[in-house]
Amino acid sequence: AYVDAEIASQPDCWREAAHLAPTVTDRLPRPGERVAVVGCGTSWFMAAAYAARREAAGQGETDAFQASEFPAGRRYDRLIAITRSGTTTEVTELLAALDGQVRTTVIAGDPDSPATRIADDAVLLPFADERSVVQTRFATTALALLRAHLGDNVSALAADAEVAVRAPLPLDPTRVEQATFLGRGWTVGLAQEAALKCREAALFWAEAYPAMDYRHGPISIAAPGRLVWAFGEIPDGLAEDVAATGAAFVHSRTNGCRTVLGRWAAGRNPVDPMADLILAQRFAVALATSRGLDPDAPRHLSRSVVL
Ligand code: F1P
Repeated sequence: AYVDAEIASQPDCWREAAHLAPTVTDRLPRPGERVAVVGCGTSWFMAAAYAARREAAGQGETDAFQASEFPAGRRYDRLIAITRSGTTTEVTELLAALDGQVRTTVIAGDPDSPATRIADDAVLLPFADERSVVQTRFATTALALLRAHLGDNVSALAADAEVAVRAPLPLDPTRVEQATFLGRGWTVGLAQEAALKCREAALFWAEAYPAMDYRHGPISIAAPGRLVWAFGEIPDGLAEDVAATGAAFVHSRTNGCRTVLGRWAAGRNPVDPMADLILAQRFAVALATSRGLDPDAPRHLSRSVVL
């Protein structure tokens, strides 16, 4: 499957993004600016992760929207659109509608696309573009670039990514009938992305929630043979609550329950949650294969949705 090679190339792509970031600062948000970040599908989840992280870093008010749900009339200093293809209709229509009203930057994989032509500025990541329908490395590379711009040490992330592309999977995909991914703050977007990978690549029942909200209803699904996989910081008691249901619990930082990356990345614990996402991408591909599906040919999907 060519998605395997794309997943494995993420450490190199993240390093490339780290080199690129200082050369494109003029096209990315300045501290204090009010920023909207938009995308569709995977690209929206990356937008949500970046928005939460920029706010938490004290860099300014940052809102994420699916491109179709941008509130007309809302004023921002800058709008960032994330789109691998640059052809997604909701994104190009929004950029056109906002022309002249807000400074726009598109982060795209394809260097020559409708979105890059309409936006005021473009940050191009052709080295992270993909053949696959199911996005993996473009999404994480766009987020790595935005994180580098926020001051995160992306070289350290790439080292964690090296571990995640080689590490054994936390559990056998043939032994799981359902998965729920959890996150907190910026990792909610990563959890949503992990669940989407399972649905897209493997037609597998997967959900995602903020970890705190999970106990307000969704935990009723947890049962033996099902999986709960948490990204980043988790609330006190969550691991124990999940364990009491009989579901498998996967978390890179928990001792006592099933630990994932922390076990292999001794000396670099906690590992970055984006490395966990790589492991979840690989889990989704393994699920697809175990179900007799071709992860390169997902049902009902095309590389970009053009209406
Ligand atoms: C966005 C997207 C993908 C998804 C699917 C349809 O594309 O929703 O995330 O996997 O294949 O398109 P883009 O705007 O980032 O090109």
